[in-house]
Amino acid sequence: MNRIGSLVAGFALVALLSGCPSNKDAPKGDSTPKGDKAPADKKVVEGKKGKLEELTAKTDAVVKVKVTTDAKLGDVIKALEAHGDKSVCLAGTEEEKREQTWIPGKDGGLANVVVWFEAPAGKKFADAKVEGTASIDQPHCAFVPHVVVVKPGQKFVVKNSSKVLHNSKITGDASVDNSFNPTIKAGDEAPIDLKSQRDPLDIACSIHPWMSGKIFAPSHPYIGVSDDKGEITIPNVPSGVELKMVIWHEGKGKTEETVTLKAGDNSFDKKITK
Ligand SMILES: [Cu+2]
Repeated sequence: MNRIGSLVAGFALVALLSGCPSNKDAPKGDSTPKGDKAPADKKVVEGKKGKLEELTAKTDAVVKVKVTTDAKLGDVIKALEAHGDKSVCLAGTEEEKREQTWIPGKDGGLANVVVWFEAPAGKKFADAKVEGTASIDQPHCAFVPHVVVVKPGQKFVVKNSSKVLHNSKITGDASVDNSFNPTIKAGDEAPIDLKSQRDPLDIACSIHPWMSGKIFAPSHPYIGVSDDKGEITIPNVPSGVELKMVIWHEGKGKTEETVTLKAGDNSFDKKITK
């Protein structure tokens, strides 16, 4: 990408990360984003970040979302049944052996739905970090979970608890150097120095081409992914201010709505039809 292309890409990325429409005001401000290496890009980033007002709302809302679906579990993947590693791959759970986009639970709950919040136009969330480690495993020949969320401050590890070799090709945003491709031996794991980005990263394995997953690593912790019951809990979300609530599923894309959360529990029931 040439220098002008880099500038445009950098500017567009910042507009996306900040959740604010781009404008032509002269950039001002002095905050320095981490991980930004190009001086020309940094000037633009500083300007955009400097213009955003930090939200001062209390973070005392708890968001509970239950997602149901009419989808049924898909067929066993044909390439998996024909692969040289099939004895290991076919030892996986029913979900692991099948197409991963739609994974309904027994009670109609839908796994791998991601819900996150975005600050209103012109505002940004205050920095907030979460402790601990997020991980994705390859117990047989699928990524488990299929969709993982990595919050700011969390470490990220790709595990291989299976008996075969996997590689884990992670494709992220090129402008923040967020792509990786570790080869991970049976029983081993690879720590990944993931940077935050707004769009999900892809994870795949070239040894088992049907293997795929998604990694969400936003710059804020107001995000969660549904478990096998279709349930998501997101604690410590700002209350009393209008936020954009985004609901994403791999098979359906995104829907957005504006919400103002109250202190304590805020429950939402959502249905995603195939
Ligand atoms: Cu693999």
